[in-house]
Amino acid sequence: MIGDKKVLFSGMQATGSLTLGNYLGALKNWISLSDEYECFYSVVDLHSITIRQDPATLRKRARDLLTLYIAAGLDPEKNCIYYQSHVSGHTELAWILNCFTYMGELNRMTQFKDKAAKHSDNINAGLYTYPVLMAADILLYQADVVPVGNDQLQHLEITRDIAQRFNSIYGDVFTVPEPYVGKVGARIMSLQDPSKKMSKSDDNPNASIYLMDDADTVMRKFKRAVTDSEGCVAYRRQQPGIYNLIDIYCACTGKTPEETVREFDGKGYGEFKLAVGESVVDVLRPLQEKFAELSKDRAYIDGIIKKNGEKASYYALKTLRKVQKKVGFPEKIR
Ligand code: ATP
Ligand code: LTN
Repeated sequence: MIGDKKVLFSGMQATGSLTLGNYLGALKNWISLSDEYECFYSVVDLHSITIRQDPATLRKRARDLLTLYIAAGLDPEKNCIYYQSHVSGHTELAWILNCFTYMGELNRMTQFKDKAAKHSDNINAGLYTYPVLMAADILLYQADVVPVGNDQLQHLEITRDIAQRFNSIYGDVFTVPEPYVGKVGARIMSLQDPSKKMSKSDDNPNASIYLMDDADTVMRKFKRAVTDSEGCVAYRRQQPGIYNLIDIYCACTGKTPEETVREFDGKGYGEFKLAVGESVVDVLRPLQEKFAELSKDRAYIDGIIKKNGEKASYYALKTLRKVQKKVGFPEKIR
């Protein structure tokens, strides 16, 4: 708890342009939760270098991501929006937690297997211990809830296991966090292969809607979206392409799948895809305008980075000191 509020932590990697999946599955939920909780939203740049990055590109993407958090509606006066690399407690706690995590546990992580297969020339130790750094992110702020898409649930589970293991040895040190997965938009799928999630690192640009895509691009991608030969807008798992488009439409308009099916009863896929595209354009337009405006104000963004970095460091250090004492490190002479 901070004051009378529970703590929320979440983060995103700056490893590409954000997609509609990131927005509907993560960012949008963050905004709806930001009044109720004391929130920490990190740009997790330490995680990004588990995959080789070009330094200038990483720096730009990280700043764009931080700006996008604000453009999407997170108030930086109320929410602690900061760079993970500015708070050294993340790596310090991660080391300690590494010593409380079993290789057998890490071997089971599906994201590691996926990323190792995709980057077989660079299966580094950081990629392997990625979930431990993520556990450190969360436990450092004593977070009660962690909003994530359901692809991250396994990482949340290992975080809870590490916290419980540590607590069972040293007493109540860490809050054991709960995942928060929003209902609509929990998993947006690729427009080209609806069996795969929409992902910012997909090689096919037609598979994902990027938050910075202009209206024409959005409409073109929806026109090309893979569907089926049933010819009927129905919300059934057997029609995964249409199922995904209904999810997107509902997340963007606030309608239910039932209402959507009724609305497009007897209408063709062409008309439906057009409506989905327009609903997405309507969501993206204000976000893009705000992003452009904020990006111009360097001094404002710099101020946020500094102030929130300091705030995050303050809370991080509190937990870190406690943990260091528990495991038996000597106190510093000041
Ligand atoms: P990458 O392709 O680099 O792995 P990604 O697009 O999968 O990236 P992450 O950075 O791993 O995105 O995820 C950021 C947040 O967005 C996480 O909370 C994740 O659960 C959520 N998210 C990512 N993709 C989707 C999706 N297709 N649908 C819903 N939520 C998603
Ligand atoms: N692994 C997450 C990003 C992430 C995160 C976190 C999310 C890093 N640390 C802590 C929630 C809480 C991802 O790839 N989406």
